[in-house]
Amino acid sequence: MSFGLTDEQREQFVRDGFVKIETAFPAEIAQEARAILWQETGCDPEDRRTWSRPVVRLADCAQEPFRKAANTDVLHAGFNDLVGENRWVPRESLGGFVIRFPHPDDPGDTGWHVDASFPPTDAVDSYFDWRINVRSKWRALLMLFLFSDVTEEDAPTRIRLGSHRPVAGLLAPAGDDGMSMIELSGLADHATTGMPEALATGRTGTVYLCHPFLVHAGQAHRGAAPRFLGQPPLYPRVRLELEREDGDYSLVETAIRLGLQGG
Ligand SMILES: O=C(O)CCC(=O)C(=O)O
Repeated sequence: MSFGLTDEQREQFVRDGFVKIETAFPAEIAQEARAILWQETGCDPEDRRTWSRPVVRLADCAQEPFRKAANTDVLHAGFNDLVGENRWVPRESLGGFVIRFPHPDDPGDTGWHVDASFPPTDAVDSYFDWRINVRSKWRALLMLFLFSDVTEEDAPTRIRLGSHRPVAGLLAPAGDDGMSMIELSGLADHATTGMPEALATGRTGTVYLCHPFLVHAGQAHRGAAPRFLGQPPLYPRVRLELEREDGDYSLVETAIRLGLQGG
């Protein structure tokens, strides 16, 4: 059985900056994972009075259901298609979670941004100081794992279609040092305002495999049931290259090159 992406999905990734993979991991695994996540939030799924904040962020989740969700055949095939065989590291965990609850308060974390990849060499005050460079050091993909059903009402992540390409152009002059997440996100938001948007909706078990430079944003929850989103990076095993003598570019690299050419 073949699990790879279709030609259309491959083209979509380069053009729009993401592909949506439905049934990327089983709903039963998501259910086991949600039971763990509920416990860690300290909230009660049956008692809305305990849903006292609009957003709860959890640090790296490494229990068995999370490791299984990140390592299905269909996802590994997608990683091979987008990043290249032997060019990525299997995940041992699912990274941090962003859990959004229906709540009247503004969550205060819904700005357009690009996710950071590597820490600065000097002291780090916060995640906002982490950096991103044009070769996407330490990050081969941004991934959005839906651990609950997400409709338009359930705070789907907003995505600016094609925004990864202009971001490559913004990063190029900064060379290997790159830019801090906060600096790049401000520039990227400005440069991509008005681009068409997509919403990362889908059934439980859907995964969006996104280009690391994709400009995206959270939003307030307007639905009924909390939204559980895992948002791990895929780490590269080898450095991404933007000049290859043999022309064996991955689709992540191809999209960056296109952006650098103004495409
Ligand atoms: O909650 C979301 O939909 C996205 C959150 C996000 O992009 C982030 O925390 O970096």
